[in-house]
Amino acid sequence: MTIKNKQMKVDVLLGLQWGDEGKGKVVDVLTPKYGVVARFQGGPNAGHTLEFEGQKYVLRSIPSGIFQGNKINIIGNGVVLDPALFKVEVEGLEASGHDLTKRLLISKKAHLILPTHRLLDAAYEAAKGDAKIGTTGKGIGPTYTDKISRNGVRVGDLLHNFDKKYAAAIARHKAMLAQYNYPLDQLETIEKEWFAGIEVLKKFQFIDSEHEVNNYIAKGNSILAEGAQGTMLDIDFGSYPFVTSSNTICAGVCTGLGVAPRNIGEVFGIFKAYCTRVGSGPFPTELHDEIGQKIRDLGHEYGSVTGRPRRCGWVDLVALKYAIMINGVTQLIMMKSDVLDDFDAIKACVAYKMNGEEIDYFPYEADDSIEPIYAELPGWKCDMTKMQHENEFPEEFNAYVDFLEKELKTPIKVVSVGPDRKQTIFRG
Ligand code: 2SA
Ligand code: MG
Repeated sequence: MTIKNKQMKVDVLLGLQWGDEGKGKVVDVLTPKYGVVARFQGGPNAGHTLEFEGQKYVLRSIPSGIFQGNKINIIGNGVVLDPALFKVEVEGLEASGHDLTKRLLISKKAHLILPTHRLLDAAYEAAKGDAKIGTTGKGIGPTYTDKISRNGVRVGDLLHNFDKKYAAAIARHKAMLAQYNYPLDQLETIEKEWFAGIEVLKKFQFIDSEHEVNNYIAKGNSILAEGAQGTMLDIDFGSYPFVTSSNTICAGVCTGLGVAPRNIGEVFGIFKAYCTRVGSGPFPTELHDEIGQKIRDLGHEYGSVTGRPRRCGWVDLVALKYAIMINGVTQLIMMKSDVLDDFDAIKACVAYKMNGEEIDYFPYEADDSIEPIYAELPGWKCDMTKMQHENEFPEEFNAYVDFLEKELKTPIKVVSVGPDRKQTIFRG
């Protein structure tokens, strides 16, 4: 028997660090190759920034393929959706001339972030005091908690007995908030915005996205799955408990879209030439000095959702190798190389010192006591932002890229030298 296995695969693009690697820009650049772009996890805690034709856009729940002609964009079952923020996002895009109807499809199985989830997020954080996670405050954790404890309300519920399910969830949440002595005075305002959002949401098509996705690939269409947050924020493999509440890794595509593991194709792993983190939690290469501040200033490293200053440091190859392993990365994409244009020396962490011992893997105990061991390379000290081809790259930059490829044992196929679509250079 000959087995026909010509089926298209789902390619995956995800962040290998602590988020904000520049996924939005890369998806936007890669989309022309794909018929469909899909989100598989996370929610409006994401802030995917895209810049082109002098305009800057921040997407939260809507896939970054929305700017490209008539591509289909899917919000998958693994996503959590806040109707109020969705409304703001839709209206912003429509105001700038982007028509979303028929191009944006939403899984019936995606969970709704309810008004009280946002309050619960704040209540849990307040109760943790100094040990707080530093969440984005968007209700992400409580919504996924309800999903796993089988108490969630889904998009598809808007079509089936919604009022009863909503009322039961809100009553349960109110009792929980009372235990935390958390005030309910904002609730009425949040609920009003939320129900206005529901009206906008209802204009979109709710789908069985697992069928849709599998039908697309069976018919020979290509799909790009777009990750949010980053590998080191994964609920299982990130620096728990300082993580987000979803699987941000490649396996999340299988559960968050209904794709079988054998139908995963290329895995594009995206990282910045340095490293950032927002929120609390270990960050072995964090710089508390003027170099960290210089990276923050030059890289405009402030949260796109919350505006929080991001913690900055040198690239961490130990953590990157871990992320490449967990995701099965096939190609690397390096962002924001230009931010390092003006440094005499560039450092890259190649090992850790833990309890006086040198280790080359990312350990369970990766906390603040870990010390990075660095390799130091000469900086390139020139402006890369106008470069359009790899043969313009300075020698020192090529040496840096070669060094990273050898250490990471994975090819760096794309290098970004600025925020614009055009500042994206493919390496041969
Ligand atoms: P949450 O809100 O429960 O997901 O927060 C849990 C942790 O996950 C981190 N997290 C993020 N880290 C980087 N970028 C994110 N998105 C926004 C952005 C962040 C912003 O793109 O800039 O605007 O501040 C993101 N979302 C979640 C979070 O910091 C917690 O450490
Ligand atoms: Mg971001």
